[in-house]
Amino acid sequence: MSTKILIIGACGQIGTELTQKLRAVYGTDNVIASDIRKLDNDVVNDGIFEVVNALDYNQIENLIEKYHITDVYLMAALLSATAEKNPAFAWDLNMNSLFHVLNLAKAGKIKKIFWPSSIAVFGPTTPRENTPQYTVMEPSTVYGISKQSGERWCEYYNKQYGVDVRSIRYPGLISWTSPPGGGTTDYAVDIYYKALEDKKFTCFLSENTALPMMYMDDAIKATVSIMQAPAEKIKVRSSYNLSAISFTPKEIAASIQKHIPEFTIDYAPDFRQKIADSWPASIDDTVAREDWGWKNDFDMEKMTSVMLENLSKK
Ligand code: AKB
Repeated sequence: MSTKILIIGACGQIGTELTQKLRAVYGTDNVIASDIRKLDNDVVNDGIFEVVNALDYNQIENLIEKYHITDVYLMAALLSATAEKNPAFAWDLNMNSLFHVLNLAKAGKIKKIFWPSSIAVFGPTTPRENTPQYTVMEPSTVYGISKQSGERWCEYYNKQYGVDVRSIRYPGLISWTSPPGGGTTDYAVDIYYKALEDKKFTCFLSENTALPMMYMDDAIKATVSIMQAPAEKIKVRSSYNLSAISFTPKEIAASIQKHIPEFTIDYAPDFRQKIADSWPASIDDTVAREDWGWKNDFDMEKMTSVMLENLSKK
């Protein structure tokens, strides 16, 4: 049977680029993009698009039947900063959308699921440097709690019911096509916009807050690659650590100053500082590299060049 894909949450930061990539790899007619909102963008205009509420089991099931879907990429979620403002809704959305697709796979209606986890599954008691695949995990944010619980359920559905669910713990993701929405790592995207527009930026994290980050092309490459890997290579059925770059606001500012010398940064930490302080500074992703051949292409300097070049054209 040929691969037919449904992306739920296709208009978000990751969904936008993932949709384009999956259309290129599998063919436009084999990728159904969906989101709760119908925007006027490439995701909606360049292929098949459906409005769907990730919390509505029947709507998802109908789409799966209508298009003979085999693989679902569930990208809809509330991120860390937004989730802290609306814990009950974050829990509802992040958990129940996952249960819907896990149960659809358990019922034999789809073959494979991609579900994103996050470095937010770790917490203040986790070793901060080179955080290993298996370690203490006591997340202190609503988002982190939902992602960690989600990981447990993914593994449970795989072991108990044979559901082929695959997952990555994304670090902060940096891209120029579509803005991030409500994360603690969002500053690392915003800084490029402000550097070009205003030549100055006020950061909501303090200057030495190191966090794991990744350029979006690498994240998309990892997502496609874990989904294409033979099932027996995916030995971790909770979620894989994934790493590329780690930097502080001060370091990313210095990399921008190499292109825009007059750029300045100052710091006004807010509630997101506490979230960032509870997360790892860097991640050990040896297991992903060994199991399914993960390898990043972008370092900070390469990412800064590409971000500034593309945003200035935009
Ligand atoms: C966030 O900051 O909430 C996300 C994440 C690290 O999962 N970018």
